[in-house]
Amino acid sequence: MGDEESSLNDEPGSTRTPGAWFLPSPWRETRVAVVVPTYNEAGNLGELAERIFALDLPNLRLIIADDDSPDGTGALADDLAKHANEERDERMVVLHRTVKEGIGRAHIAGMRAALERGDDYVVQMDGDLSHRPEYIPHLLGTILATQAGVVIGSRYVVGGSLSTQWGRHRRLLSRFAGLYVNTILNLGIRDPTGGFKIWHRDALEGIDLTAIRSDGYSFQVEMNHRCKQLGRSIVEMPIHFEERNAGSSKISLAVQFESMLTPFALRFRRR
Ligand SMILES: Nc1nc2c(ncn2[C@@H]2O[C@H](COP(=O)(O)OP(=O)(O)O)[C@@H](O)[C@H]2O)c(=O)[nH]1
Ligand SMILES: [Mg+2]
Repeated sequence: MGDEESSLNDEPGSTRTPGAWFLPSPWRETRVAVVVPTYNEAGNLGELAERIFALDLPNLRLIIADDDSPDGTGALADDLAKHANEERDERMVVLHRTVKEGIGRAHIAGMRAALERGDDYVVQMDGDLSHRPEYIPHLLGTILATQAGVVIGSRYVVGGSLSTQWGRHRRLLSRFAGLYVNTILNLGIRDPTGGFKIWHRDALEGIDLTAIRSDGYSFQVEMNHRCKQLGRSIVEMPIHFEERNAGSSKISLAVQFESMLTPFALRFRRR
């Protein structure tokens, strides 16, 4: 851990919690659930949980939605939960799902678990450390201040950035995907495909989660669309997006195909 001074600079790779100490105490106490879908993230989950629990948020709960990962992520999550729950009951909850159904389905299961337990704000993030846990207090502060339906940790607003390890091709593809969904759905969001977000409980309750059609990554876009239909505002906050830590991407051709078709299906579906 670095010293106090350097932690203020939000330097890449820092495991400190910059910003955590300027969240005023009633805000710190807010009940927030962090939902992380995992598939083969055993190389990342330990560090992820450690950094999340190091945040200065006493009423934070971590919910892992694992789709029976062959690398033992589920068992590792159980171990971590056993330890975390000695401190407070259900500080960490592990959902063991039997079939790999996609990131969207796993998120919905996690969100439901959070709502059932009475959490007021729900963070969704990836389990590969692309999304730095240290931004969670910033996301929380932003949603509390704006009362938006959702705050997106955005790579493409002023101050946001992408890992320098992203090549030209991947950058272009990501930009194109954003342009594509904005053109079809008129979302007006700079990073409509981003997956690091915080939801207001009311917005999640207003969105009919049983009607979500996306299994995979188009889940992010579909949820933004639903939020807008609900008349709730969407706010973006800059983040630096890191390259994944251990392991490899789970994005498949079928999932990419779904992401291409979903915006059309959402646009032309009758309500
Ligand atoms: N439970 C579950 N998690 C998934 C599934 N597919 C991806 N994930 C998780 O979703 C997050 C984002 O996936 P990742 O492969 O990093 O996507 P990429 O960053 O777009 O390449 C990671 O935590 C994955 O482990 C799935 O089918 N089920
Ligand atoms: Mg990733």
